[in-house]
Amino acid sequence: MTQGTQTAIRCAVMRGGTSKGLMFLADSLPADRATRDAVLLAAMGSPDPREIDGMGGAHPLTSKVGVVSSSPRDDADVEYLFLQVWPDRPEVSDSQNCGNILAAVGPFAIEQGLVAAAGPVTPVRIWMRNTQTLATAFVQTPGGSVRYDGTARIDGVPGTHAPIPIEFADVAGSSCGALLPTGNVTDVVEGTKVTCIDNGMPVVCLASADFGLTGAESPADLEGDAGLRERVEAIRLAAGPLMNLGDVAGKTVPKMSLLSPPAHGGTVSTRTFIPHRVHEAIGVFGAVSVATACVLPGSVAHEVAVVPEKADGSVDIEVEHPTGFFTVTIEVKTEDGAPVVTRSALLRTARLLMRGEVLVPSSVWTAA
Ligand code: NQM
Repeated sequence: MTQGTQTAIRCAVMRGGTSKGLMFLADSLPADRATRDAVLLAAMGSPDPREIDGMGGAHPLTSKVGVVSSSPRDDADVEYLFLQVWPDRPEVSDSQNCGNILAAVGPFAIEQGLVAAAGPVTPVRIWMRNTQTLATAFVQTPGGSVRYDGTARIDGVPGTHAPIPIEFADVAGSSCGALLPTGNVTDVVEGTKVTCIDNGMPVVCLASADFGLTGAESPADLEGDAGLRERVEAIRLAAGPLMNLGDVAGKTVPKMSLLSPPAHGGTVSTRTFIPHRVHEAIGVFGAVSVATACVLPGSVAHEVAVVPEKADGSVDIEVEHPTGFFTVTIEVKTEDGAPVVTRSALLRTARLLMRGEVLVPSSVWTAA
């Protein structure tokens, strides 16, 4: 609706896991992609490193958008498109998925009436359009409405909240076509041994020690090391085409994860470039990919990880990151000598922070 010189668009502000962003119903936004992107840039206040004239949080993790609609698919209730709005350049990218904003999709779909609450816990089957894969999120809905408070704790978010367990049946090769897109468990790229993997997110696993790092460095230390940033980016640019991602100069994938032995009793310690800022924690699918690499003998991750054994064939991988732990449960079997991941699961929380309308200048879009 246009009000004076501004257009008002219905949306909600939600925290999903360790990310935050605007959630829209697909039909609230312009159908034309170029206009949609212009609207989202205006809504977020991009391009501007501070995003001062919009809702964005001046960091990739708080400059995110989820677009949700009903799904025509038999195996899904809703569809979710993730869009990364760059804070400092006029770009909106659908080149990656986001498992943190994914945690907000189930509650949002129920709040918006796309899915009816069904008992104390409502499973929401989500078709993730970025990677053409499925997730099921289990949302607490006692008494027929979404419950946000609870006792679940995730590192990187203060306090406790209602748990939202999320399961993935098959996200291997979601962006690269194969779990190990180069066909190898390790490769040497720009003189550095790497493991290129995609179990929901394309990630290049690197050994911190190969960069003269201990693995305990803070994100600010790593971002402040220009030589390190250049070397990691050179590897990323060379790895992109090997991972079937083409030229990745302008893309947010692959992520670059520096790995070292666990320092706090977990499985592996991580510091992850996403791909230019260093994550304060680790992305959801980034963690799933790193966790999967930990159970692949010979991989860069396996060499530094301390992998626990469980009798039922599943493994809980405790991924250490700068602000705590991220636990991923994975089940892997071997088929024709190759590893096949049959299931992965993890825990997130989410919270509805605000609902209403975001206003953009009507020179950007005049809604009908
Ligand atoms: O890997 C950060 C995040 C993400 C993406 C990033 C994510 C994921 O923490 O699934 O969640 O790696 O860009 O939200």
